[in-house]
Amino acid sequence: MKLSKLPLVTAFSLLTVVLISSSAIMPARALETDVELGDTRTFVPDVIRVQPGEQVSLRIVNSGADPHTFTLFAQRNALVPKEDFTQLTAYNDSNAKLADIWLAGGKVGWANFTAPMEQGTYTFVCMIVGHAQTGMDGVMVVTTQTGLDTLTIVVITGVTIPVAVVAIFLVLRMRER
Ligand SMILES: [Cu+2]
Repeated sequence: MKLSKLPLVTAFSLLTVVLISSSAIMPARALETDVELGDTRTFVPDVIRVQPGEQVSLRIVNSGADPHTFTLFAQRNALVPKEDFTQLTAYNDSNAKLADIWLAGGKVGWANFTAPMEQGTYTFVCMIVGHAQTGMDGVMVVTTQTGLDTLTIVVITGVTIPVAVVAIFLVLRMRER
């Protein structure tokens, strides 16, 4: 390879890196998804991943016959006393919430809010007596990470980029002949 081609190869490589990382790692600007509340005292899903500062729209669907709530507390990494209804009620009365949707059986509501900027976990529970105490709870995870696991990221950065660099190098060599 001629030395004069070096800036071109570098530019192509950098462009490849930027394109791949922006498509894989850059956050979406808004999240809109369903959360289903059921009489088996479950939230589906019970883990919701959002980006810091993201506009979140959750369609809360009570698919059961019993009343349920989607009550999302605003305190980061808080130890919400969900095991004890009296303590949970006291906590609920004295702490800020990002969402507090109460639904009769079969009803649908919306929780619209801006995700906190602070990364961490934020607990949500059902505030009907006995429900959080028997497992009706979940977490919203605020993170800049996508749902991609480490292996996927390693494959993207460790395989795709070197392959792209080699491909560009080979194309340039062929053109020199
Ligand atoms: Cu419930």
